[in-house]
Amino acid sequence: MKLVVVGFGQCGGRVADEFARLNKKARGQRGIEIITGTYAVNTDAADLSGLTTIRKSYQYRILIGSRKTGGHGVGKINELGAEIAREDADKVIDAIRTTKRFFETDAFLFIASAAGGTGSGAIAVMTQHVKERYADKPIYNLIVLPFEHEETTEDRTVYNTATCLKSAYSIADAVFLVDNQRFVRKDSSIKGNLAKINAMIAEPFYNMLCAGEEKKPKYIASKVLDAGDIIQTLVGWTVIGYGKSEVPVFRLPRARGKDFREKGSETMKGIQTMDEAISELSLKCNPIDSKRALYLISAPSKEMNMDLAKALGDYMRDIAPEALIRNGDYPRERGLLDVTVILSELSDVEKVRSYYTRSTSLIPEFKKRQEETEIKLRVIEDTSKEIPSLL
Ligand SMILES: Nc1nc2c(ncn2[C@@H]2O[C@H](COP(=O)(O)OP(=O)(O)OP(=O)(O)O)[C@@H](O)[C@H]2O)c(=O)[nH]1
Ligand SMILES: [Mg+2]
Repeated sequence: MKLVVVGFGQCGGRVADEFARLNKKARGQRGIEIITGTYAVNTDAADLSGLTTIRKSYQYRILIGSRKTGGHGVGKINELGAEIAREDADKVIDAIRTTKRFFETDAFLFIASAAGGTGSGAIAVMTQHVKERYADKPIYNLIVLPFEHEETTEDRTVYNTATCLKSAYSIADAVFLVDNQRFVRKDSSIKGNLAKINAMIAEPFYNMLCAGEEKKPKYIASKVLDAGDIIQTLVGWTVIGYGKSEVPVFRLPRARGKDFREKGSETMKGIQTMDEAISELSLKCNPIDSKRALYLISAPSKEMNMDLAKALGDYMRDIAPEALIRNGDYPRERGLLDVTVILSELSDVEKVRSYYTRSTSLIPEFKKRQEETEIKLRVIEDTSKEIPSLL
């Protein structure tokens, strides 16, 4: 599957930069392309220059709203991020339009954090504009949710997240939810190491995007997972997970093939890896709520067998009994067995609900603050009534 990837704001740009690296890796290691163009869009010029892999020209690192912000961001006011995106939408569309081999693109992936200003405000607005322009290609949003400590220190965090999620859900074909806090749980040493978190956010997409683009006969699956399968799976709230385990690179040849113990242990390993993928989902959710699911197993071809495929299928059916399940295999990895899982069309996501509830109760407080500010401003203006103006 081939994507056009666009990151909005600081977080979005950096995660998009990770996707650009994945594409380089796919080209270098496998001779295939999984991304036709990667772009970063920001109101902050310094953030754009901090990226490493996205091409440096202004057509790939797109500065918007410079008249309004002077190139210094919108300071967490996502309404301003949205307004600027509306005004400068054409700038982004013009850049996307000139993507080389744009016609090969299967879908768009737009990325942003929910809690900031630029990305949070721009992602849904740009999704809407691009959707009007390219009605035939699905547009997915990948939205990064804030760390817990950010929610307790700043009310705007919760409010921005709620407005961003509501807007994205109403317009994007699917919304991948990625919870920053999940990565802290995984490994406390990476707390604050955003670069490492970003790499972990992008990693599960690697094999999934490569599988359908593989050209070399010896790596072609017995059941290929192609763009069609992925597009059919992605609807509404979506999470992605990834697990991997090592398998021996060399095995002594045996006259009578594998014995049953060896085969059994491969199946066990497959189940364990899928279990890891499920417990490492990008956001905590209940798989029972998913109506569509997908899994991809990548391993050396000698590790794949019918028993393994069946065991994983049964496992998935157990945990997501209401889901329409698609699957594929990808005989590519060396010394590694990995499983990518997507759960989509989730009918309930507790965390999203909680943002909505908390945010609703914040609205009166926000209104009050705004009224107070307006009153204060009016008072200053009144006291300046007698002063002559220079304009
Ligand atoms: N995973 C991840 N999260 C990030 C990164 N940078 C910022 N965040 C999170 O994103 C939120 C802040 O949003 P930013 O993306 O910095 O904001 P922005 O879109 O640039 O908007 P403004 O700076 O307000 O104009 C916070 O929840 C951060 O924890 C990053 O590189 N990776
Ligand atoms: Mg910023």
